[in-house]
Amino acid sequence: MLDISQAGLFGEPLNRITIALKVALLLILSATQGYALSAQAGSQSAFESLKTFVPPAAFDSIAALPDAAAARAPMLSGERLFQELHRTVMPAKAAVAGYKQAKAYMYSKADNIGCNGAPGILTFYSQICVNGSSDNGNDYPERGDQNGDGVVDKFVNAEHIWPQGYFNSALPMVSDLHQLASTLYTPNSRRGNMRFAKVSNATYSTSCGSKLGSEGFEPCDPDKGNVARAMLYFVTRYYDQNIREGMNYEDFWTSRVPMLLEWNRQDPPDANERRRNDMVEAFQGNRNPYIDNPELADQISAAVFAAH
Ligand SMILES: [Ca+2]
Ligand SMILES: [Ca+2]
Repeated sequence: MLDISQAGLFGEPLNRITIALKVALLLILSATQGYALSAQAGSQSAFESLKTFVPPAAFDSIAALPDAAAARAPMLSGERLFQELHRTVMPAKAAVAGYKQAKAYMYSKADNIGCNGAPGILTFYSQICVNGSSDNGNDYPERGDQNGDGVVDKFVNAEHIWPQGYFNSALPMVSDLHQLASTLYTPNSRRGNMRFAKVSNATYSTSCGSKLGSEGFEPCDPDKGNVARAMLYFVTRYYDQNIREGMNYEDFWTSRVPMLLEWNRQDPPDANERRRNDMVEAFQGNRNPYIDNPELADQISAAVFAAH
């Protein structure tokens, strides 16, 4: 159940006014559903109405909202929660960044967490550090076969967790950093457009345990939750777009949902994933709500995700 008394619901970095506006919408949704639908068109009026019964001091945290107001909050779940998130994950910025700019930001900022005591990227699907600070993936060569996959890669590139061929490499999906990851070339190309799966007999693997097999591609354990939350985000935001080009949706998505929810629980967000959510918000203006509150996924339920 959605608990708006939970301080982290919309992410701490959001400024007070943004949080207040979102809380206002939720409160109004609960109080009078009919009014709530019309109130979405005017968030300023929603904010004004909230101010009439919530003292400004309460804006310091959602947890400080008056009990009476919190008690009226909806216990959103299922389809209503999915649709609420669908609206709130839309980008706040008017202009969508180009793919090149997004990748440059990812390599030099969002994924450059530093490692081995210097700037560098902890590569996805491999969990090995490639040092560098450049905004160009070509400047991140693997030093020897660091990830033990039998290949010495010359560069890092951008993995689309939802393969870009399934949406014709269209904007904004192609440059949405919430579904991109910095990967060495070979693990990225081995994953290709494969569905995610648990693999029993690997024909390809990296030292952290990412595996390719007849069942599909299995990310290593530290990346499983990240993959799940990226997939859940992608469908929440883009289910009503052309994202199913030339693929079997049942095979790629619908049948995978229970496994992805399991991965979301197994590998909760760590400090790096939360930092990345902040960095991506600073760049493209929206957050992945499943990183802020991973339990939202189970509140929505596998059946609702599978129906989108
Ligand atoms: Ca390698
Ligand atoms: Ca993780």
